[in-house]
Amino acid sequence: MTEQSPRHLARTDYLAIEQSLGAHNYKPLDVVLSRGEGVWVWDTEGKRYLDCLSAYSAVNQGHCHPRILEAMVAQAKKLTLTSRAFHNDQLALFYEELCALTRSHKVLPMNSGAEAVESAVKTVRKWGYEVKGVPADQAEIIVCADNFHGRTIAIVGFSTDPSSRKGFGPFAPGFKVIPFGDADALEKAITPNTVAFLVEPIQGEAGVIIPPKGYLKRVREICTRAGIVMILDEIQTGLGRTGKLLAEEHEGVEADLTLIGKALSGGFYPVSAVLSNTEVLGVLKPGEHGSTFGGNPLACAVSRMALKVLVEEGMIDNAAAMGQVFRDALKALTYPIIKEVRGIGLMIALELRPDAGGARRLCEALKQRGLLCKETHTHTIRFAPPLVITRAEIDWAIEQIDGVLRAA
Ligand code: IF1
Repeated sequence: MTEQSPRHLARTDYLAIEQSLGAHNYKPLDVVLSRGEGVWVWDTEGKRYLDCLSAYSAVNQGHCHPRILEAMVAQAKKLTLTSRAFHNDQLALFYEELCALTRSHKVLPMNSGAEAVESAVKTVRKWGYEVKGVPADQAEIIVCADNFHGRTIAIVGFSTDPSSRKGFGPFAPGFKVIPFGDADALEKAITPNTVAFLVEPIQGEAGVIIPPKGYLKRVREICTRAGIVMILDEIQTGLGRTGKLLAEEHEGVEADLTLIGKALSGGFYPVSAVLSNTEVLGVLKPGEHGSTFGGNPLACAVSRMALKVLVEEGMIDNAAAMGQVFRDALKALTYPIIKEVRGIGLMIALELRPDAGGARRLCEALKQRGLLCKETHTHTIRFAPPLVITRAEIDWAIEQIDGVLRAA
């Protein structure tokens, strides 16, 4: 076995090298992690932390899940990448299992979440011209204020967050922004050139914003009536995070295009997909879209097992049950600095009052006590542990949160 040469640096050295050699597009907590197992991660000094971020919901199945690891190693020894110039013996199985699980008709495999979003944007535009009959280059896509769909130029071009878009223009035209959770606004914004409505079922980056009950149902009706494609970005909400396989199930609706990523690989590998229910994906012809790594056999094998363990090991139901436990326990903490506790499944936010001094310092304090989480915007702490978390682990997390809030 050839191993990576063992180099162990002091924590401060890792930080200093990153500081000097890396682009400064993140501001991480100053913990350097080197190992993970289930809901736990360890830093280079051997200190253990309960991970309440799950790599932004990519490790829903828990860190280094043994069955996914085994599938990955086995496949890595056989075949990793063929390109789509040739077939591979994992892609068809990935399609079949993913379609059966999500009741989809077609799949477009990609890598990152942003690529899935870009792919959907391209596809619905083409669908608009070829099927709906929109005049060339006039297609409009409606999106929501405070959205988060990724970091590419087209995507940040329709973001409303100044830090995501400022300084990155010029942007692609063809997007119209409406308020989130407002079905009437959608109805009013649709024109004959509208091809699609793109929305997160629950806004993640915006701070776990849950739309009014019945919103997605009305969106579904409006999209059907207007003949436009309903695109749900389930990259963060999908694959068990909210206590259902897909968040759309909470309202009993089915999107025309569903975007998934993150936990599609259990955090082992970047795997994303566009799922299609109306054959919108049928408009793509050879040569019109693709990716060197999309649909590669390693990604497919990893993803097949990531889906299998999610279902077989009861993680989705556990997310529903433990999410309730976690939220109830947070709601029982009645400190004046808490403005609101909200969430669904294990996608949970604790919003502080604006005068509470910000969420960042509480995340730092929680890190000291062995719990990792991340603020979103200034006043909100997000809790999103792996879906395998137990009641005892939640009890322990609540003790730490209670301690930090009491001291604050
Ligand atoms: C970062 C948040 C989570 C997403 C939705 C597409 C993508 C994402 C709904 C793009 C990505 C990430 C990326 C991460 C921070 C993060 C995030 F804080 F922004 F909201 F998850 F909580 N659609 N979300 O949430 O997927 O291209 O990154 O694979 O560091 O930017 P990607």
